[in-house]
Amino acid sequence: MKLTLTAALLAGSALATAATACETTLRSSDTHPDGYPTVIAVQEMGKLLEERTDGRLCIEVFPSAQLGEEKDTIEQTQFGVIDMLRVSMGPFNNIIEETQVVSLPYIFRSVDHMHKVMDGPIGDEILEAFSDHDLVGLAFYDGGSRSFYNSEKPITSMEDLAGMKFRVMQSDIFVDMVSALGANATPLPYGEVYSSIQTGVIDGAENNWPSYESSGHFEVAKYYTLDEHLIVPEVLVMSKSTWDGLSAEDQEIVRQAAKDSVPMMRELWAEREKESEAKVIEAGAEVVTDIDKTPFIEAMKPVYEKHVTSDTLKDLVERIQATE
Ligand code: GTR
Repeated sequence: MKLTLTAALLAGSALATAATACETTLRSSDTHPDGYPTVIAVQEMGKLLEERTDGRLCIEVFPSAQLGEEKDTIEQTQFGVIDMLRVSMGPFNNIIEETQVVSLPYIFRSVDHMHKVMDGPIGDEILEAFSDHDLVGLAFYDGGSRSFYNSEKPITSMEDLAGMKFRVMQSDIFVDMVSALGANATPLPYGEVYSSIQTGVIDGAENNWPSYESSGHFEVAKYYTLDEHLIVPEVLVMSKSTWDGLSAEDQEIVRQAAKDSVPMMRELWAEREKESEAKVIEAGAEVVTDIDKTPFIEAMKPVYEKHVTSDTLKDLVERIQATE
């Protein structure tokens, strides 16, 4: 029997939890359900922390938006009500300027390009930017590429999007991105997307394979078009007030454990992308893979003109584009 990495880790974590008695348990929030790669990665980071601090520090992940939707949990983490948060960079756009650069459509040529950038000095600068906002940036996780899906019809060209209504994450860049494609954007929390599609308030949304699948959105929006307009990394942050309560030694252990969880997360992600794609297709999703991205890319010029105006963003965009 081939045991996937996810299954192996889940089996291990049940045993580890039973034996745990920690001095301090950090509460970490995630919008995704148990078993999702981001949730497992933070749980695994917690095991590393427990080992490396001799039980001084552990992490408990609260999945499925139990602690709130992303925008609210960002605020709670800034206030120190939540210790840690795994979240998309998108909802940070209106708060931290540097995060906007990764939310620009087609800024990354591929997931490999995104890894190169986020693993290097640009990634470090973006992580550092969180510290002016009562947060400590710890690591970036994968979020694959995001594509449009809807309940109405197969989208085979940009023209097909005209007049349709799509949910986007709560960031002005995504609203302008959808408008530039001739459609209408409705910013909504993730947890409201399913019912909004079901009741016809919106025609669809956009996301990666694992989110499209785990949220069940494929059940109400079966047309998925692989236009891959966004590659937005996920980020793991800690509340500054929690961080300040740790010794310098434990801060270093936390930072290292977060970094050490990244390669495993990427492996889980790659596995889950394939599984989710197969699952939705099996369930009847109709996928348009043969799509000319050139008109989509060209349509994004006004979005760049409107949002890339500060020296900080201009410089980041230039350096990202120059990264081979
Ligand atoms: C997912 C991401 C979540 C959340 C969600 C959304 O891909 O992992 O953190 O941001 O998208 O669209 O709200």
